[in-house]
Amino acid sequence: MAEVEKIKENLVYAKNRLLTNEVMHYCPGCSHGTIHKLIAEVIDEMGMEDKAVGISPVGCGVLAYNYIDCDWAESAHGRACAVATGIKRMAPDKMVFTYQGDGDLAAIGTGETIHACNRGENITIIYINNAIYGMTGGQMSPTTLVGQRTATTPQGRDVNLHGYPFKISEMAAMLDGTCYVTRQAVNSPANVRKAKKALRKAFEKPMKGQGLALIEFVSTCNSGWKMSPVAANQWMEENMFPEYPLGDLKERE
Ligand SMILES: Cc1ncc(C[n+]2csc(CCOP(=O)(O)OP(=O)(O)O)c2C)c(N)n1
Ligand SMILES: [Mg+2]
Repeated sequence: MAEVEKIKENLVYAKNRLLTNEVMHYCPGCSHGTIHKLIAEVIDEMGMEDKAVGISPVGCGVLAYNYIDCDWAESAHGRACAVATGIKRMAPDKMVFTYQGDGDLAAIGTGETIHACNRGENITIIYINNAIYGMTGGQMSPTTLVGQRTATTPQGRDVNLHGYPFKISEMAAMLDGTCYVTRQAVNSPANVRKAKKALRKAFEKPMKGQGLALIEFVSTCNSGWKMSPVAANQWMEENMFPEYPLGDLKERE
């Protein structure tokens, strides 16, 4: 009997203990929740609960500190990499990571992001690219696809007016300060597993002093895109993945 109980115990899928009991405010189908789960699991499995310091953004991820039980600091819109730099330099034994959307990281915070990458700060950037300003009602962001309809591009993004989708991970990979740049998604169980391995590497490498690691999650925003969760996942696979292909862009010691 005890044997059976033991087997059962191992089969039960449990919520990670670093995820709090707060009810998440994310819309059903949003990628943020799954990514939070992975962050909690990886920090726990690494035994870094007391060393992890998150920098939360302005955007839908603003309340991340309510959901993952580690230390956090809240930064002004776009400034997470600057705040992370300060904390990491003052406390180099901490595992410092930012959690930022495309509006936060690739629009208002482009300067902070690129220069943190170029300086090779030993931090981890977790970048949630849902191609839209989700929190403020679905306006165009720099990563919005050409032709994509948003609140501020009702006719679709037009390159003559708005330029091209901004590929900040490709830029980051070119810079000498980055040790690992990867693009992942959580649209399927197989991709969730791959993303978790990549996330662990993105946490580990800066802790070895190898430089900055950036992990981009190509993500859905079904409310902002005005689609059902299922349709949003499919739209992401068909439209976002060709523009933002998944996989490692760079890895060095
Ligand atoms: C200095 C400043 N400018 C603008 C805003 C308004 N604002 C809040 S969230 C946001 C965009 C968030 O989009 P993103 O970073 O992509 O996150 P998402 O909500 O999509 O996850 C903007 C423009 C602000 N809060 N502060
Ligand atoms: Mg966004």
